[in-house]
Amino acid sequence: MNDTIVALATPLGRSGIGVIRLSGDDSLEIIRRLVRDEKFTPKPRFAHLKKIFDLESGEVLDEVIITYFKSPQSFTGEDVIEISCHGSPIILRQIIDFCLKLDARMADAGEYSLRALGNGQLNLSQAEAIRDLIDAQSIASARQSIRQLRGELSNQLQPLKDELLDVIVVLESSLEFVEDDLPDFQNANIKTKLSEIAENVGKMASTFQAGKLLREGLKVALVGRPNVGKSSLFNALLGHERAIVTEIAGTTRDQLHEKLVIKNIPISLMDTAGLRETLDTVESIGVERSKRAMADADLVIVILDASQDLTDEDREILDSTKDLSRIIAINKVDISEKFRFQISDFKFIKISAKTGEGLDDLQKAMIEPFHPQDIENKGFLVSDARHNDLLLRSKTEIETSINLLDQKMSEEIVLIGLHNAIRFLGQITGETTTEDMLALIFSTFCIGK
Ligand SMILES: Nc1nc2c(ncn2[C@@H]2O[C@H](COP(=O)(O)OP(=O)(O)OP(=O)(O)O)[C@@H](O)[C@H]2O)c(=O)[nH]1
Ligand SMILES: [Mg+2]
Repeated sequence: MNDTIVALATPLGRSGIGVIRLSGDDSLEIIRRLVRDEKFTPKPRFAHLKKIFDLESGEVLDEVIITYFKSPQSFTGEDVIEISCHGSPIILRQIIDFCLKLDARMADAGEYSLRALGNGQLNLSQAEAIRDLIDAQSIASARQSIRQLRGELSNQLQPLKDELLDVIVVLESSLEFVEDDLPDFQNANIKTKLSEIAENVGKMASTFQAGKLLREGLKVALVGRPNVGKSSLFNALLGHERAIVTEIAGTTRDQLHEKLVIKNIPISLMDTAGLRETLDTVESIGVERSKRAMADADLVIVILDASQDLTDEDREILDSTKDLSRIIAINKVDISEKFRFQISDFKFIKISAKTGEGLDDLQKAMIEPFHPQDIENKGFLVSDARHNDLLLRSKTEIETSINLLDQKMSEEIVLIGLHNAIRFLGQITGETTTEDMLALIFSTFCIGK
């Protein structure tokens, strides 16, 4: 694992500065060759202005700032060199190529974080927090990632793991030293302790719904027959004229996706082609896509037109969405306050995409079913499906063990579940995570991280 890796740490493309990062035993040797100074020994954590030369021609390639992080006081725990170059993709490519010629290897996705983990600089949930921080779509989501990075998840887990271990030790030692069963009072004691642990593990897992919402947000599709004002509503929610709006039915042919944030929840909003039977080839493909978008969305907003009679198409849309999570919005209430139809059997919201009336209510209704108040409670939220799954599995194992205790099963059998439970908790922070799983997890990181 000690070969030296290199990657661009900043995004590809033109920019003011581009940072190349080297990590590994040869980092210092490689930079010495690049700056053509055999004795160059940068003071750790200080900025050094240097010239980088073309390996072959010896011409100056760029003027750069070099920062050296001496092992073990670096992100990876290895010798790290950061080269801040001018953000020219050509120059950056060239310098990376030279590093490769000098026997560095291109870093794999997440390899810096993986090395940091291997060297004990971070635990797994902290490394995952860095990935999530980079991918965060709202400031609240970024804050959660920072909390996880600072160890909040591991800190919450540690006492639970300690308590579980205490119980395991008692049971193990009774296996070795006690001929008979555990005395009843101790048995009851253990059960109480285990129930408490299971409850606390469950409490952590119960924050996942809000955590997931904060991290991944909601996919919301606007649907309805042509001309009801889907694109107008799309634009009104976004606050700018993104979609084409005309009085011609069938204006929108393709799906449009845009992002917005409502109360810290990232929303991926989709405008779709109006649903109707059509002979137009392009439009009918659009209609097909609208149907797929509906199936794929977390929430569907069905739009009706207050100024028109309800049509068969409207009824069909109402019927086909009745089992989905949906909101019915009656648009164009600026034209007719009274609708020309009865929909007493549905809950609906009155809006006008034109005047903005009712849009606040609509936005509230969009996020309400997803418990936005949990996000505002300011607690730490479990946001990773992997963590949630491990918490739930651990809880199930503990509960099974409690049942076995109730049935007066032997300690050996009770212990199997408890060992599983502690292993699952350990997998969250990576203490008991196998190599294969680590490889899988780190493949979701970006290169250079
Ligand atoms: N008065 C009024 N007119 C509206 C409102 N919303 C949309 N319209 C008008 O209704 C017509 C159709 O609007 P669009 O937003 O293109 O409707 P759409 O549902 O996207 O239609 P398709 O893309 O054809 O499916 C346009 O002339 C809009 O100006 C509203 O709230 N009030
Ligand atoms: Mg449209």
